[in-house]
This record gives sequence, C-alpha cells and structure tokens, in this order.
Amino acid sequence: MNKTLASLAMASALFSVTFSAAAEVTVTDAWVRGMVKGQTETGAYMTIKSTEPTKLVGVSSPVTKVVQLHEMKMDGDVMTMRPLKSLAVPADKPLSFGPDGYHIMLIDLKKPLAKGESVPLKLTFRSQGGKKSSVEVKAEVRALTEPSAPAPMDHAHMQH
Ligand SMILES: [Cu+2]
Repeated sequence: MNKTLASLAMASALFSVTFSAAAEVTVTDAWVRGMVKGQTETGAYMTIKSTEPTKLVGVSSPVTKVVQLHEMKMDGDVMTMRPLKSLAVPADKPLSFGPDGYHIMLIDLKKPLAKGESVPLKLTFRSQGGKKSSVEVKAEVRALTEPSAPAPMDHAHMQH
C-alpha cells in the first residue's frame, strides 16, 4: 500500500474508536435490509473488526426501542433465529454479519425504513478488561432488489 492509499484508508475509517492504547474496533459496510409496506421489522448487517478480543454487548438505535442481536441457525432443515446476549469478536479477524448468520434486528418499527435512509446504530462493546466503549455507525437502507440484499424473509414464522 503506498502512502496515498494508506491515508485514504485511514480517512475512510471514520467509525472507529480507540479503547485503550492498543485496542481499536472498526465497523464497516453497515446496511439495513429494505422493507415493504406493512413490515415492522428488518435486519441490519455490518462487518466488525477489532485489534483486541472484545464483545458486542448491546445495540441501540433512535429508530426503535427494540433492537436485538440475532443469530440464524439451521435447526434440522429449518432456519431459525435466536437472540444473543453478546457476541465475541476475535482479534484481527473481521466478523461479518449476514442474512444467514449474525444480524441486528430492528423490531417494532413505526413505519418502514425507506431506501436510501440512513439509520444510526450505536454498538456497545466490552473489552476483556471489562471496559465499555461504543461505536456509532450509519447504516444505509438498501432496496430489496439490490444484489447485496437478500430475499425478504417471512419473519412472522420466526420466534423473537
Ligand atoms: Cu432476527
């Protein structure tokens, strides 16, 4: 990486926070799955990277009071999701959320989030030493038809 690229990369790492002298958590590629009329919940996805082992212990957003951390799992041949209290983030290994894995569930939305809308999310981490810190990101709402967005799921059949 040359110098120009390196400084560009640093400038784009806007959503990072320094915990201590060494540990740093970076959240990138945050996005929210587009919604259809009548839908009251959707998923948010991102990639979390930390220089030290840490734990995601909470997520909040001004768009709704009910924000949960979820995990998708195959239970036999049925895809189910369950809420997680926390999620361990290993050191220097990007942890990617995805429609078939970890996601943040925005529940009880008063109205569907519109495509292009920017959804603020506040992620709270707790380091191994017990120190809490948070990272704020803005997740863009993508249309359901965009390739990166998965097919809509029928959450009515999933337990929350
Ligand atoms: Cu979920």
